[in-house]
Amino acid sequence: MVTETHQGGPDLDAIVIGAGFSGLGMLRRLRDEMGLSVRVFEKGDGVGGTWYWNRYPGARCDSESYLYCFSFSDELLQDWSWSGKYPEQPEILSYLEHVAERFDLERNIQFSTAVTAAHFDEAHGFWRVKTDRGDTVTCRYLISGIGCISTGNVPDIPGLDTFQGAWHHTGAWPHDGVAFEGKRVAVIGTGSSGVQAIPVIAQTAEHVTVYQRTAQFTIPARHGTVDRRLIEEEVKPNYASILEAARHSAGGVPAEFSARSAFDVSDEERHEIYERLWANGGHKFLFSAFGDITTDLDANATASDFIRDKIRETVDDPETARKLLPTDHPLASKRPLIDTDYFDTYNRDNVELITLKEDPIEAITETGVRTESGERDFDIIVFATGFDAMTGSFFKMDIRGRNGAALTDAWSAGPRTYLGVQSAGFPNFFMITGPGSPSVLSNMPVSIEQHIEWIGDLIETMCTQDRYVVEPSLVAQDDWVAHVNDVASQTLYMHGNSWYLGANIPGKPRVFMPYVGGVGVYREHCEGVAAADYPGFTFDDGAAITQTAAG
Ligand code: N01
Repeated sequence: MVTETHQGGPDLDAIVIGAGFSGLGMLRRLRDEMGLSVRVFEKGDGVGGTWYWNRYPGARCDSESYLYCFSFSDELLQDWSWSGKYPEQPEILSYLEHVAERFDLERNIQFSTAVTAAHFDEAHGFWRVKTDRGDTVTCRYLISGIGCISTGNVPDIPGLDTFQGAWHHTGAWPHDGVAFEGKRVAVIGTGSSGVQAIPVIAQTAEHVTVYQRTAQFTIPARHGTVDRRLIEEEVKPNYASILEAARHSAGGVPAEFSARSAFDVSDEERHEIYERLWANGGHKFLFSAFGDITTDLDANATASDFIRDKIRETVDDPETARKLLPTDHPLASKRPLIDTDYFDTYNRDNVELITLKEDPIEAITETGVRTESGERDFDIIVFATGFDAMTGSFFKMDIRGRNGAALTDAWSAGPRTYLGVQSAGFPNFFMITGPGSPSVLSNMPVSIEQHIEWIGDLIETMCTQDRYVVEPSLVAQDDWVAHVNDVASQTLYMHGNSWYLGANIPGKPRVFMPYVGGVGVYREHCEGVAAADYPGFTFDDGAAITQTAAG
């Protein structure tokens, strides 16, 4: 346990919250490249963040494995070998554990410790951070690496506390695993987690009942073992240029975006293109066929119709197929999904689908789930019901900036940041992949590293130029929030009830939280701000602070 020991100055240069990709990378940057004193507080008893908690069956990332990694060390890039085309949760966790060990990061991480409060001490110009283990420690820079989708959403269904079986949220999965053999299982939710978990659970469970609120578009992942020849002969010798292309791309992967419209080709040709991309699998279906699938409703309808036809072809029972057809939102207006055997799973005798819009849940009982049409008994309920995304994890901590103002109040109508890295009134508090940045719309490690580098550069500038405190101006923040909303309003994202909009959490303000302008555009904007000596940010040289502290 750390106790406060400062005599006017802070205990540490920096505190980082979380030891996932963000926290590990930030620790290395601040400690090893800048020589700062740093402590990471991590709630779990190991590194990994998202990949420490999300251990549900079938969990993997849908960025291709060779792109889902740190890029700061060429030796690391060359030495590590992924086994799958898409990286699976156990392997991503092993990778992050390897990074922590290889760069000797754990000695600065305090595990099993959650930050409960962080208050900015204006007189001294530093943050006072408290944890659930009784630590009180002060730091000059406070950096959040808490992730965007870390606070699980377990819906408030009456009767859950009476259920006599076991229940689990996908984002807080038991480390010993869950045995489904011979069990009657309910899965509530069909987003990325549910679509991955349902086919795997169905392989061993006696029976699975899926409770679906919104039918989903999902595209086959065509997952398999990694193409070793591609990795050794084409990727590893060219890693630097591949990752540089990823950094300047729209979504953090070096992809060819099609410029043509879905209506530039005949119906037959369009169908052939969709068939080929469906057979190849993955997110390329969305962007390499036509440039207007994600921007024009009519073009989008051609792809949406193609997928609906695939669902009808795949699912044997016409009534189940009907229920699985997404009809209330355009393709890719919610988080795009890729899957392995998702629709085929509904052809199994042990899988049943309930659509909640036709047959809503009334209660969870001692023995199962009761919907309008009747009650079903279960041994296990799996909540694949998502997260209080982007703001939920911030609000679990009592974060207070200038004048004791709470972040919960400053963001009561939706999160407000400048560039997604800082919020006005919260000096020297930085967010890696905060709201207003492209993070969750991208291959995360690329966005995370960009923030680590940019925040690291800003702190380095402050250290070398005797600038003590930095925060964005309200004007710059208001302009950025307006820009984030403006860009989003021109996209189809506004047509789906997604967690990007906070629509999954009752009572949450309906505001589009991430920046949809693209990873490359955003990076160039951030680089421009740094090159121009940070317009939109105000700096304080700390003279008044030093006097107060000395006095
Ligand atoms: O959560 P979600 P997730 N009653 O919010 C339903 C990342 N991720 O954990 O669509 C009944 O997407 C909800 O219904 P609706 C990725 O960014 C990545 O699956 O809101 N149902 C939906 O079906 C992803 O987007 C990977 O109408 C309720 C589901 O639960 C994010 O994490 C893998 C309900 C929640 O879907 C979150 O994904 C996993 C209620 N009260 C996760 N409340 C990969 O990279 C919600 N639902 C592959």
